[in-house]
Amino acid sequence: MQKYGLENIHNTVLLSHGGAGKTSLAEAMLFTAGAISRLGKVDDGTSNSDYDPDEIKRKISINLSLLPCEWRNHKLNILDAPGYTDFVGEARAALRVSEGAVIVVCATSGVEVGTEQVWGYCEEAGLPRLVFVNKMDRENADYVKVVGEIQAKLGKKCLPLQLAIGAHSSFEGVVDLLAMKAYTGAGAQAKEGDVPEALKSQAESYREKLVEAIAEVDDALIEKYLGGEEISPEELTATLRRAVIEGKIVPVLAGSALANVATARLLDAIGDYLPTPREGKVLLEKGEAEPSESGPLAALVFKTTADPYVGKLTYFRVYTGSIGSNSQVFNATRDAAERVGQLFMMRGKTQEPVVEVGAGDIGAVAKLNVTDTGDTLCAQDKPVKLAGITFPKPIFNEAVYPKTKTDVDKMGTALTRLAEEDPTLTVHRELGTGEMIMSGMGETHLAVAAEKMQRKFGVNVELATPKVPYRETITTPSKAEYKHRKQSGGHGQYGHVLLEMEPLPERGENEFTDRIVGGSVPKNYIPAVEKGVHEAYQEGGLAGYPVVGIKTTLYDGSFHPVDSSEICFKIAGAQAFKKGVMDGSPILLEPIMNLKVTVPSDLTGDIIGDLNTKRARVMGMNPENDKNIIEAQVPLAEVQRYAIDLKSMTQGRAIYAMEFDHYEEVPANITQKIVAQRQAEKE
Ligand SMILES: Nc1nc2c(ncn2[C@@H]2O[C@H](COP(=O)(O)OP(=O)(O)OP(=O)(O)O)[C@@H](O)[C@H]2O)c(=O)[nH]1
Ligand SMILES: [Mg+2]
Repeated sequence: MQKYGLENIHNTVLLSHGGAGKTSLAEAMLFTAGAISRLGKVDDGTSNSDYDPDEIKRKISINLSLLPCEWRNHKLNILDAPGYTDFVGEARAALRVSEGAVIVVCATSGVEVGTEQVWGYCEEAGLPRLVFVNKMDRENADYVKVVGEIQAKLGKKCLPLQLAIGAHSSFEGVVDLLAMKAYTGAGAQAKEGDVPEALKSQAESYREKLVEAIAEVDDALIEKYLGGEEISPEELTATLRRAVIEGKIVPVLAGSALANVATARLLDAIGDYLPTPREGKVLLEKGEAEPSESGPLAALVFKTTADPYVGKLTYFRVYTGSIGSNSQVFNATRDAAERVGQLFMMRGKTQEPVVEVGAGDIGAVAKLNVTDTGDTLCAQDKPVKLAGITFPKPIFNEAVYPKTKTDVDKMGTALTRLAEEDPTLTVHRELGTGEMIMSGMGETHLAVAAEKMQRKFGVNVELATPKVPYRETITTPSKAEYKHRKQSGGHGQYGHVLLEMEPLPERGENEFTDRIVGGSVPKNYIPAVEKGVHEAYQEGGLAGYPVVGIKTTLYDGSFHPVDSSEICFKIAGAQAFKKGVMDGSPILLEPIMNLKVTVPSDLTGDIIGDLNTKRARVMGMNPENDKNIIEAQVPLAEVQRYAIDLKSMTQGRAIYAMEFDHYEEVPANITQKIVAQRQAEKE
């Protein structure tokens, strides 16, 4: 078997708006390259990439898959990422370990919000890319129109490298504008021929633009070009490669994944124009390193899957050196040694055992102990940390309720496992409401997580909109006194404290101090008072929510030489604090979120109108191309289902980010309702 290394591997991620055809395209490429003998279909649940039961059921990609194939003495590691924003974490991970990207655009829908989002990620990462206009076989497919839209929305550096021959049922293949040849027919059997007469003049004019742009990246070439000299095909290809790698040109190609037309040309283009690991970057936590086959090991873990039967599977990308089966490595992120067992190369769900995974390549290993996604594996004596992966912050919450008693016990473990394998999923117990909260990227993301709990861990749960984690605080200073005193048989109980309380301007953490002079409360009882006050923070007097932003000062009290004890002072502290809260004009506070919505301009009015009904403060609007970025602050209580509202308002054409900013006073009329509701719940 051919040896693949830094010079002849291509780690290429497929990215797009949801449903543009990445998985179908990956399948077609594998088939064309001869890596699989049967062309599977997403719609039949038979693709090599979408093999997970959740993917088959929903007919969308949920997890990134690795799909290697060999083409013209190169190894292509195709990384098929999901397009739906709910699973954008997988796309970010795939992007981090790729040297190049193919942005798939649907020939009828054109550039969509998701297209621009992944385009932005590539720009950020400086990732060289190609654009593939897919679904040319569909009714209303219009290559030239889509190219215009691509140039308008993604930039003028997107230049056709191909023209489409026909469209819809007459789509036959493509014209390569550098070779000036036509390629028609399916798969690897595509035939090379002359440019059809009808396309000749159009092809000439597009070729002219492309050649000019290529010449512009090279001083010697532009001189030749301007002097009217012939530029050789080799020069053109080599310079275009350079331009793509430098991010100056993004070639646009056409084809149909479903009909498997022009996929061989895409495989060629990946080899011709996208960088190898040798030309890629090795990003360290600080600075960069040189890719090297002989150097000490540096590998980045970019995906972890958890399965109660198969165990944990860790995907890693090697940047320098190599990693061997049954060896010992060092996890620099965790500062711990890690034993590596049998290594695998993955193709979808298929694992092929290998002895070694070398620089530039991607492998997997089962049952690692300490290693997590984002970690660096290296040599013990040459520790190094690669740059991690940027995962988006969760924007959508659901409360998780176990269905039966047995589910109660198993739920915690299952949730922890899910969060381990998915960095965009977090789990926490909410202070004050006591609910278990699962946070993720959208409704589908969390629904899939709940199904996974059932299927993988046998835990049945129900999801519900979380209760809003309100807080309570005071608005005026107050003083409170409490005397805990009991006489019952033996010796009695006695603790007596006086507290001063004042609101802290930031409404952050509570503070406690004392100003006791002359031992009115003996020193050894002061910590007990503080403990009592601390416990009282958990539940305010207004509606029973946790209390924040209060400074409490213990300034006086009294004790009894026999009857006083720590517990008595603790009780006194807690009770005095409760009284003080009620006397300090208490209010309810609610979480206010920073919301950023990216929306096509024509929908701006609808989004703003909706935000106005949600007590939002619109902070800014930034038009960008034909999009608008709306920034607003809005109470969490109003946007707990925003992922769903936005999707239905825009048919999925908008995306948003949301994170907690601060707590703010709840308007009085709403406070009344909440207090009444809490009262009713208690009764
Ligand atoms: N007509 C036509 N349909 C296609 C083509 N490619 C994909 N499709 C269909 O488009 C739908 C989505 O295809 P996928 O391959 O799952 O798209 P995807 O980009 O992987 O989707 P996500 O991973 O969920 O974002 C399926 O119904 C495919 O059959 C194509 O070239 N022509
Ligand atoms: Mg897919």
